[in-house]
Amino acid sequence: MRCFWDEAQRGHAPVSEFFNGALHPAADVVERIDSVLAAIGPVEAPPARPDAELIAAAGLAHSSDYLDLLRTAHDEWLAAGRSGDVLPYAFPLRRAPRDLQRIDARLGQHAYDTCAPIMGGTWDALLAGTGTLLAALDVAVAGSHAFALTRPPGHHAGPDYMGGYSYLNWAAIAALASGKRTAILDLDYHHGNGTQDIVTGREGVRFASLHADPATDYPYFWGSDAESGGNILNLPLPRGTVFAAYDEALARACEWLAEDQPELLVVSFGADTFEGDPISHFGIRTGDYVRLAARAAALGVPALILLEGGYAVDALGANVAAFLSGF
Ligand code: SP5
Ligand code: ZN
Repeated sequence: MRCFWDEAQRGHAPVSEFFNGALHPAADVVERIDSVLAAIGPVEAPPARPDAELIAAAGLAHSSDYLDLLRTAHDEWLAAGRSGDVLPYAFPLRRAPRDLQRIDARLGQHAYDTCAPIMGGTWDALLAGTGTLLAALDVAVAGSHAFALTRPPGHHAGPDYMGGYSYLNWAAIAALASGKRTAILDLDYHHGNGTQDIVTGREGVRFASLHADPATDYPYFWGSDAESGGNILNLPLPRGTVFAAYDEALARACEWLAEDQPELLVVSFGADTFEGDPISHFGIRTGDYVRLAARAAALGVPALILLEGGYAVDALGANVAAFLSGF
């Protein structure tokens, strides 16, 4: 399978995230990528594209004021006399007033948590990630499976918000840029709230997600079965879920996705369902990923596979390689 990655994506290298009342070392570390690169064999650099083309693609899924904030936040942060990574801390519960000026207000307006820091290299890494995504999408649209080593992750980023280590929603951008009837299958441990918010009600896109029950797990405010309907299918699973129950839910998801006769499958693959993941609570084993992938591949359409979470860094490469091998 052709795999794409741009070294410029390394420019996004968060130090910390804030939860449970304290700063913690970031879980989405650059070393995740080294683990994957060591396990999957050769990767191709995407062809160069003008920034305007990359931004236009991102604009299919995201508002322009949100993209402007991602582009300028770090400069504004420095101009405000700050150091360290950009992090919001105050959030509007209701619709934010117009014309917010202060960087902290604009950050809160476009974020829902304190787990998506921005640094000097973030914007360029996001543009590079968009190029990586589009290169792999071209391969999938032409009829072959492809893997885009998307990092940072994307599935928590919504139309105009970041959160959960995510800034640009790779799966939604791919679906909307593809020109194909698209099935999005989200296999990250966490619900793909951003993807759901972007594609709800969109003609020609279905979104199915298997994830930890939001009653116990992040992102808490999205992902219940009550949100299923129309082009959305949520299959929340209890902590402790292992292969058999997970595979059964996957079969349901694939059956539902197939009903719409998709021409393209986009997989938001998170290996944080792995039994050894440090922040998650499912029991999927490395070898299980081969069988799960084979079930998704049985949809019989070209697949674009994207990387979301997966924080057991040493095992991440083997888990990704196992999943890819199932296609
Ligand atoms: C892409 C992705 O997988 N994003 C996940 C973001 C999850 N952030 C959660 C932060 C709170 C985690 N609580 C961990 C408790 C560890 N004992
Ligand atoms: Zn996750």
